[in-house]
Amino acid sequence: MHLRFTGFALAAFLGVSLLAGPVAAKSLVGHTATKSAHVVKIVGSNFTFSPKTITIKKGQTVTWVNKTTVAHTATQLKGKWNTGTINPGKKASHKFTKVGLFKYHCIFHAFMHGKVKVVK
Ligand SMILES: [Cu+2]
Repeated sequence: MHLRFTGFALAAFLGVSLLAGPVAAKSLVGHTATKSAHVVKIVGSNFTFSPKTITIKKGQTVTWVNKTTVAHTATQLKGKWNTGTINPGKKASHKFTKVGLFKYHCIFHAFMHGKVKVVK
């Protein structure tokens, strides 16, 4: 009796999931398409930029959010742009007006590397 009920509940659950599936997928796509924030999180005890490479379109802005407990920066390796110090829990942004692949690092932690890929 109990097993039988569980089986029925599972079937009902799967049925609902299948019905909900396409709707959920559609709203997810819509969310991505209208997304205006491009966020790189600084995370972990080993301080990593996540995602390590972010792709945006020319004219868009990247925001770095510091989720760690120490200060960081996002500073272009060849010196054109720099977010300045981003304290723990804070964020900083940079708008990219040129197409290209921009490598950056953190001036406090030379091992921290990331890339911003700007396309047309
Ligand atoms: Cu750092």
